[in-house]
Amino acid sequence: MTLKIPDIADKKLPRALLVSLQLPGVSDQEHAASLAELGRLVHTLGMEVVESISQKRSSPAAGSVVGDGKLKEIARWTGGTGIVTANKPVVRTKAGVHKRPEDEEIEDLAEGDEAADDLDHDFADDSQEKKHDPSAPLPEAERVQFVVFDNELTPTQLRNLGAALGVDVLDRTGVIVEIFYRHAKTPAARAQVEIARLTYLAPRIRVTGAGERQGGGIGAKGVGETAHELESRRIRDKIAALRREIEAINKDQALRRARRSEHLKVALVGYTNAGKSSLMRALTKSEVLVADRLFATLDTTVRVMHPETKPRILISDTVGFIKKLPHDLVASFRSTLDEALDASLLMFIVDASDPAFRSQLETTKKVLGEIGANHADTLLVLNKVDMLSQLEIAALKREFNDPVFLSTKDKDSVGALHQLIQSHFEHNMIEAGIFVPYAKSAATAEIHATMRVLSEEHDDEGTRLTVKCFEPDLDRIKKQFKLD
Ligand SMILES: Nc1nc2c(ncn2[C@@H]2O[C@H](COP(=O)(O)OP(=O)(O)OP(=O)(O)O)[C@@H](O)[C@H]2O)c(=O)[nH]1
Ligand SMILES: [Mg+2]
Repeated sequence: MTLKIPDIADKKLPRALLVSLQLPGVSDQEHAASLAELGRLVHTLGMEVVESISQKRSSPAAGSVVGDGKLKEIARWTGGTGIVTANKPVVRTKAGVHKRPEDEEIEDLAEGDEAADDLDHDFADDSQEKKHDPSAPLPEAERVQFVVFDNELTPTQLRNLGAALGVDVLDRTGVIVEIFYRHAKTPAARAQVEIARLTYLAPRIRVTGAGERQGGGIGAKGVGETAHELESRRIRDKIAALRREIEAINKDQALRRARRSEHLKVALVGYTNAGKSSLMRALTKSEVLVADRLFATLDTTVRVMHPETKPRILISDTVGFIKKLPHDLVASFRSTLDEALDASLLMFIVDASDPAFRSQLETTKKVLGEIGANHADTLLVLNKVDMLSQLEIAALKREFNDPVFLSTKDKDSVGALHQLIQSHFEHNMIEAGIFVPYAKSAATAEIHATMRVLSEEHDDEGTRLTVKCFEPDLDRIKKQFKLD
């Protein structure tokens, strides 16, 4: 049930064209950043981005998002008609021939497009010489197999555009859902993504009515209408089953979490590709996946900070955030993030070398707020400083009032952060003296396991220890071993 896109390892990548509307209130810079990010998402999905086309409009055209003229321009890249017909849309057959099916209907046709087209404006350098005949389709070899819109498309728009362009059409949400689907590894993540995916796909699927509908997926079109209700019910049942599955997994995870609850926990949160997993690796000497692609991590992993501290500190790596994260995905990743959310310290990791990092930080905070993360302790870490000049670092220092600078590639800065995490917790620790009679020497072992022992003296009756610890730990051990 996936798109037929070969892996990045394959030599010949499918070609994609990006399309974006710049609506009022969106600055040129924001618009360009969003488009660049879409390019990275599409690349992560294994496609080659060959061109991007933008249009300024006061609002999206109802039926086709872009205006008629722009749609024709896009169609040059696909070999489609570029026309959204009021009566019968065109669909692609297996042989690539275009025909008008009898049973298709078209809704939401664009109105007043002429007026909107007056606002047409190209941002990309798509005005190369090859466009000497603006209406002629490009040669076969130069065409694209996918058109990806940065704006969210309604199911009708998706269908209309697919018909007018004759290739697979995706929107940003579709791309993100598909990436999540491919990267999800554990049963919990797979089930969560599958729910988001089915919810996204349900209104967009046109049922074939012919046998088992395993195929299709995002961009599926040109198939029959029959058994629509049956399919809807099948999807609803599947979602219900997945929810039950997640509930069972959650119970199991809650148990494990409870077992870990007495530990100190730090959660690494932040925008996708900020370097959370790289930091996790560096801080815990573990082999979590690090990759220069978006949404490399979809599961929360928990590891002990290394070199080990007393008491031990656990670090958790989490799924990254992104702008316009589909709402269902936020909801479905709630439980994955729960692990992180009950951490005592939230570390916001940002890629300081990305010019858009301020708005990425805002997005991260906003999504965390939406899922109810209210943490007393947070720490801002500006990562990838190896990519910055001294001048830029000095400016950030002033702007963020002495933030933590980090390069996960630099041992010293990772070591300094390790120290900082340790002292953060130490802030709440107390120094105490405990006397353990020899008859209760099991307590000494427990003290060593959970507390930092500053000094230890033996006399005739027992051991006298000075420890640095958390008060609840001290109370627990005293009670457990009936110490004075
Ligand atoms: N130059 C530089 N690159 C870094 C640094 N830290 C991480 N990277 C690179 O940034 C990319 C993303 O790193 P990850 O650790 O996978 O990022 P992430 O935040 O876990 O990303 P998601 O799992 O997608 O949310 C990788 O190519 C890393 O090698 C750094 O300090 N400097
Ligand atoms: Mg990661």
